Amino acid sequence: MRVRVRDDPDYEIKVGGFVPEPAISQNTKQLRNNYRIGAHKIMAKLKDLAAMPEKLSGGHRLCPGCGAPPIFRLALRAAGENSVIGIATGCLEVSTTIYPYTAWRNSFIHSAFENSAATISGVEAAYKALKRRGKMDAEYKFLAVGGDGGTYDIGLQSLSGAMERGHDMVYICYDNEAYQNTGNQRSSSTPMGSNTSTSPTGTQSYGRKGWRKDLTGIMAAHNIPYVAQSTGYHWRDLYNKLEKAFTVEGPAFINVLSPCVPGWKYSMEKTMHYNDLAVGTCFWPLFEVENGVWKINRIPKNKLPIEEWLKGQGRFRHLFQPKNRHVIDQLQEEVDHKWEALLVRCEVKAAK
Ligand SMILES: Cc1ncc(C[n+]2csc(CCOP(=O)(O)OP(=O)(O)O)c2C)c(N)n1
Ligand code: SF4
Ligand SMILES: [Mg+2]
Repeated sequence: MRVRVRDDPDYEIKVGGFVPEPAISQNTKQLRNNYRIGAHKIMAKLKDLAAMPEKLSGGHRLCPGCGAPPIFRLALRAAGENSVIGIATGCLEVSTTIYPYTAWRNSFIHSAFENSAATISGVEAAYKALKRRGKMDAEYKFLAVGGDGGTYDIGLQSLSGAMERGHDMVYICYDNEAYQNTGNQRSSSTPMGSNTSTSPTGTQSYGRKGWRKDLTGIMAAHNIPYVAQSTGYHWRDLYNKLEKAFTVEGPAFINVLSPCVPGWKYSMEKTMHYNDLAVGTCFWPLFEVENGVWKINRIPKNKLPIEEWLKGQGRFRHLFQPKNRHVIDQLQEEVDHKWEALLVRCEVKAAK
């Protein structure tokens, strides 16, 4: 079977083998080496990232303004020349791989909703076996991906197993806080108060009840070499984290916030605005855990109230009615509590 990259009719991929990569210039190779050698010291520059080959082709069917593509355009840059990517069913996967086209200029494996980590861990193990037998020379990176539904919920056991077995792979969760591909059903990442199709608002309901699952914390508890949290707006932070994740030996996990235009119900030019405010309100702190050491990457000068992030998102509109004020207050309390705990954990503040 052959599939085509949509914006590049000459670039045809034969499915069922490792994919030949488009030629890259010597300069780009040097650039990548610079970053790889000094990944922990050299900060990425936007113009250098722009000069790298684009491995996620345009012409895919993700919504205009979708938060996911900027994350994976950077991820593929950080992965380097050769990589194998497996994505669990969800918006990103179904919208970029509509037969006979693919947006991925890499080897790509479709996996079921619940097992992208298991799929990629198997490919990584096979690759190592081929290398041991001298049947393969090229260096490859391995990336498994899932949405919040595919990661926090249905794929958690497969992710946990792959991380615990120590495969040399990166897992990225793009977290749009609900099952968006099937029409905005609540996941265990959905914030309290959100109006979703399975936690609808009405006279008897203010939306999703209870707190989000702390997935990044759960992954840190696996004691793997690298765990981090970022957004697609904080591109330098995200790129540096991706570089680290692909450079460390062993498993790495990054949770990236990924706003969703129809699910969060805002206008499409506001995606980066909501990424920014998620960090500015400390709802979604930027932090990393490297070999067990926790570090905050950004402490906002003026921590904004949670309303700043909620307002303008249609999924939270009902919370601004006086009868639902208590939900906003509870959300604020939870954000404050978690932020204080993070500051203590990262030794920015002493424990009380
Ligand atoms: C076992 C199984 N159950 C349900 C589905 C239907 N399904 C496909 S994608 C999806 C939602 C995916 O949500 P998420 O992982 O958060 O990704 P998103 O679509 O939000 O990007 C569901 C429920 C499926 N493909 N397989
Ligand atoms: S529904 Fe949301 S997550 Fe899915 S493609 Fe559209 S913006 Fe992206
Ligand atoms: Mg989702």
